Amino acid sequence: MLELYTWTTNNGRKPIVCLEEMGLDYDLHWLDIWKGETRTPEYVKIHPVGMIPALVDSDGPGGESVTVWESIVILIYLAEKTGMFLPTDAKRRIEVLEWTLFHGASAAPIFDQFIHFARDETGETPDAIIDMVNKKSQRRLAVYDRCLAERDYLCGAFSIADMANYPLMVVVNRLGMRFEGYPNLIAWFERMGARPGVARGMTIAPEGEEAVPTARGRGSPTIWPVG
Ligand SMILES: N[C@@H](CCC(=O)N[C@@H](CS)C(=O)NCC(=O)O)C(=O)O
Repeated sequence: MLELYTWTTNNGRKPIVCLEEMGLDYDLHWLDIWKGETRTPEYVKIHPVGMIPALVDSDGPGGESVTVWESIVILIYLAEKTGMFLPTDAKRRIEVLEWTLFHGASAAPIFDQFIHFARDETGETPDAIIDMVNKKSQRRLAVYDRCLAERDYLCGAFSIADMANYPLMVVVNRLGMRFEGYPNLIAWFERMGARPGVARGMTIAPEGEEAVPTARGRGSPTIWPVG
């Protein structure tokens, strides 16, 4: 049995999208990060940092139970377990891992700042910071756009690279980042959203919770003229 501990954030959505795309059965445990539900002693035994997401597979390697944390590692684990969405051919596999890690190492650090400042209700974020985050965001949007110029998905065929990168793009878009000027990125964004597994993975939510956070504070396209 697969047990997923998660929440509605972009990191939390990656494994839900993956499990839905793979058509696997799993138990979903929502842990409200805003109520500190990830900080309990029981959960810290599963995820040493006390964060979501984490996956427990009672039928792991050698038939033994295994715990997996870090969203990208969960994607890789599930891909290796099922043989889906991560090529075995060495060159194609490297490319998928590169674009998967591009999300974690290059895109997320900047887009997470965008999210932080876009949701800042104090209005005290210095313009120089907004300008810096905008410039770095645009560079990353252009990278996606170039990559997708002649492909439907980041690595040609749909893969864990798309599942790693897409949920964060949904969040920043919802918070006011526009993709105008990046037509290939927009086409991919729409193509991803039209996949039933991705759509399910992005919309399943605990009762009364928004599937994706809405803009507050400075999350306005006029203040964030990206695109
Ligand atoms: N690099 C980690 C990031 C995990 C992460 O930042 N989780 C956040 C939600 S998106 C969390 O659990 N925050 C709750 C807390 O810090 O207490 C991953 O991709 O799994």
